[in-house]
Amino acid sequence: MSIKALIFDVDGTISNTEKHGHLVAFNKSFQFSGLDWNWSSDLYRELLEVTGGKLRIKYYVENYLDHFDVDDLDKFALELHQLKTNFYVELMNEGKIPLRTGVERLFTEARENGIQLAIATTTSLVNVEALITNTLGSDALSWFSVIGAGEMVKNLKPAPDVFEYVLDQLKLSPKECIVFEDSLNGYVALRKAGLNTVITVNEYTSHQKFDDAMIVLNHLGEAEKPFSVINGDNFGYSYVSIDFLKKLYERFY
Ligand code: XBP
Ligand code: MG
Repeated sequence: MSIKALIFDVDGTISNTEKHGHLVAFNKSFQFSGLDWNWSSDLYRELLEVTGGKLRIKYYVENYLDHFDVDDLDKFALELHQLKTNFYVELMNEGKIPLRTGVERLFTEARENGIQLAIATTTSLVNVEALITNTLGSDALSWFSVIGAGEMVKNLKPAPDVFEYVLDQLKLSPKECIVFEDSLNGYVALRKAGLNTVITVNEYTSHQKFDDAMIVLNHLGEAEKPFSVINGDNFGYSYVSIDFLKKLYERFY
């Protein structure tokens, strides 16, 4: 067996979109709707335990507000979330949200080595497309053999559905793939799908534990900007390259 595909989570993994994209878009949608809600970054860290924007809005209403009367909470959350998605895409189109360290380099290296790329995310396809095209160019969607997004599966992470969907589309077994994730919900999902992972944490997930991950890092690193190892063996490498992944894979399986 060898590595045939790299499967990437999106939010928090390939870009810090939770803080600079989703959170901003949620707050804009609240303001636009005349709501006096304003989610702080600390509150958002707590709310991230619930995946999916619609469910997150419902969770907030049900658990954080004492008096909020709405006839149909599902419809309310759906409409507010649609507005949030519009603001999110608008933000991406401004082109100010970069990819995380090492992501573009690793995408390029994988393609040069004939290793497929795929995406497994909880967010909507339109959000993924906006991020990818605005950071990597209009052709970059074709770099990905499969894009698995929230609306394509029944259950969101921490359920394994989106990873199972991607594996099915790739026609690969879990042992032929390495996942890149940032959060515990994603980690639980990919482990249930039989996959393993390189974790790159961020400020919302650095407190979480990823006991059986292949390695836990602060980011993927670059030659001139080495990663820091949080847990695991880096075999003397200072950034995540295909060579490094092969080494990691060999030791792991
Ligand atoms: C992260 C999520 C998403 C985003 C918000 O997804 O849980 O819900 O926070 O996006 P992942 P939506 O890390 O798996 O990409 O509002 O579109 O759900
Ligand atoms: Mg994520």
